[in-house]
Amino acid sequence: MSRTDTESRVPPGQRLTTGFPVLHHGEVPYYRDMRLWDLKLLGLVEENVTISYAEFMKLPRRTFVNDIHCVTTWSKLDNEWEGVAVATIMEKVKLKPEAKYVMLHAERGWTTNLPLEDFLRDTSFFALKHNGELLTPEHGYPVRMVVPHLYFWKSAKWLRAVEFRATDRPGFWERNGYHMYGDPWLEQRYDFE
Ligand SMILES: Nc1nc2c(c(=O)[nH]1)N[C@H]1C(S)=C(S)[C@@H](COP(=O)(O)O)O[C@H]1N2
Ligand SMILES: [Mo]
Repeated sequence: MSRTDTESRVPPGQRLTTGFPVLHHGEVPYYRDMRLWDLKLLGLVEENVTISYAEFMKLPRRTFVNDIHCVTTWSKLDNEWEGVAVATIMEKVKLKPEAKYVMLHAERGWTTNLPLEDFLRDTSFFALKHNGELLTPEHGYPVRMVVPHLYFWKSAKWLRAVEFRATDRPGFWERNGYHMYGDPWLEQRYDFE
């Protein structure tokens, strides 16, 4: 790839890394018994759904290739992931018409918010593997969200629930000054006021 091609893929204020930095608040969860893991779909749905680990592992998977952009200014190009498409998960619930936003709930109460339409994009997915390897505990094992068109803090690691909401509400970092939306191309990093 030529230099300009690569440059055109790096949003303003970002620089490339070839490593895969680990960033999060709090401790990494280590799971001993996957029978205790599940993913819940709740909020503005006709009926709440709980997907067990065994069920999740049987869902059809796809490969996704993308670039990720962390608000702390690193970008990592050409990630290859294996994961479950959002559409596959959405077959399990019927949304109520008022649903306009999503709150992603991770282990230990960590949350992040995004508009429903961004969650539903066909580039957003539930990741299980990165560059051919199972997600490590540090990077979100067993399942993390990946929403590559927003800053990477919206990509919740250790995902446990997707909540559908009528109104937007700030998640963990958004309450602490991060932008409610987080478009890396518009440098929507922080929103202190
Ligand atoms: N559950 C959870 N997910 C999280 C975070 C967190 O603190 N907890 N941090 C976010 C932030 S700020 C970033 S930059 C990315 C980092 O993902 P990585 O450690 O796999 O690079 O995870 C995001 N997902
Ligand atoms: Mo971050």
